[in-house]
Amino acid sequence: MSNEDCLFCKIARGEIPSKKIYEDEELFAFYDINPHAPVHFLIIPKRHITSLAETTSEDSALLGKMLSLARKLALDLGCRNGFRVVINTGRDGGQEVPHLHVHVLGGPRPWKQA
Ligand code: DGP
Repeated sequence: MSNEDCLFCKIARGEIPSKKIYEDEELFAFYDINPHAPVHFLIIPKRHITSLAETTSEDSALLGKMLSLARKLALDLGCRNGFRVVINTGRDGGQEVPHLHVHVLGGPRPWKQA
């Protein structure tokens, strides 16, 4: 279920433009508007889930798919020497956009401070 007012739901629906990297029936990946590394993209579920804290055991397959896609896209985008995967969760986790997203960061260091 998509959320009318959610920024990332709007991006997944194509209502707000983004630099899309990948899309399937469940997931959407696009470049972060404020990159902290030479390669910095986000993977989101199309279904609105507020954060990792709101997932249940029924979301295990979806979460696994998000991580597998993080690996595949990072390698496709040239992150051969490694990459970082981050899921900011909730206020104390530094999450600014309340729609579950995986950050994938890579490319030659040094990176900008997050
Ligand atoms: P977080 O702090 O984990 O909630 O990170 C949210 C990220 O989303 C942040 O790195 C910037 C990115 N972001 C926010 N608004 C937009 C947008 O409209 N388009 C894109 N491409 N990225 C956005």
